[in-house]
Amino acid sequence: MKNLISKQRSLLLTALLTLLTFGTVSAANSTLNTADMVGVSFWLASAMMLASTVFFIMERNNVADKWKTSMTVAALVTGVAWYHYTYMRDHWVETGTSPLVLRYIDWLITVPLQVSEFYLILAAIGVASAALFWRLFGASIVMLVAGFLAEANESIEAISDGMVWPLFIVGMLAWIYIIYEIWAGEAKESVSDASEGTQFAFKAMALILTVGWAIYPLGFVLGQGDGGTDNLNILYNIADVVNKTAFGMMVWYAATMDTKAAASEE
Ligand SMILES: *C/C=C(C)/C=C/C=C(C)/C=C/C1=C(C)CCCC1(C)C
Repeated sequence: MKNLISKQRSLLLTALLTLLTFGTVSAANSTLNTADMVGVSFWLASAMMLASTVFFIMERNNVADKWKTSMTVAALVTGVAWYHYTYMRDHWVETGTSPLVLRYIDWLITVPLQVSEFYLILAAIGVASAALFWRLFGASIVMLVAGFLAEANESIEAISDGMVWPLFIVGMLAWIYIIYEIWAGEAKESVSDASEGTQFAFKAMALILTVGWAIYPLGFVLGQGDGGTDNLNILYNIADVVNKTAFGMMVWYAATMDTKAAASEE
């Protein structure tokens, strides 16, 4: 019975998402030029985000209770991104310029959500401290605000050209601090006794935050020269798919592994 109700609930959610799609995704007034590779990457990313969101909501029913919130957060990350991508894609197709503000609004919501996800996985095995969450949260906000100011330098008068690289370095330092917390901080040791699924999830997260996130500063750097706008958007779009969709898939994989292991112990 309980199963039936939760199945109905996810069907309802899926139907809702589908309905939402009609208004924004069909984009009646903008046509994609098929030679526009950046536009195509926006298009692909929005499709991936929507598909991932539906997948994570549906699969939430198949994992053990303690993983359900993680699956919900994974779906929220791709869901919020999908919503923004439909608008970012139109912005690109219609103006050929970077959807700077939309992109950073999206990141300001989804990056803290991913940090919460990291915290949730640790909290599930009772090793996460609230202080660790706030440190990671704070560092991610510093990273994004610095990045935004650096990229907005052409539209914000108070930011001179000379401030672009110093701001970029502030963002890099905040990110390096996050990497340090994850690989050398309090979390790592306590994870070694956890279940296989949790250990996998922790390692996957650590890799995402280190290797997956590295695509962003790379996009920023390659975005500075001639033709930079294309490089920047393609790399950011690839990075978003890797860090949101692939990241959610790893959480799902860990949850499934853990759920199966628990079932075979019974
Ligand atoms: C879903 C969106 C995600 C995971 C966005 C992550 C963004 C970053 C890791 C951005 C990093 C940057 C730096 C490390 C230096 C400054 C420039 C940024 C903001 C691109």
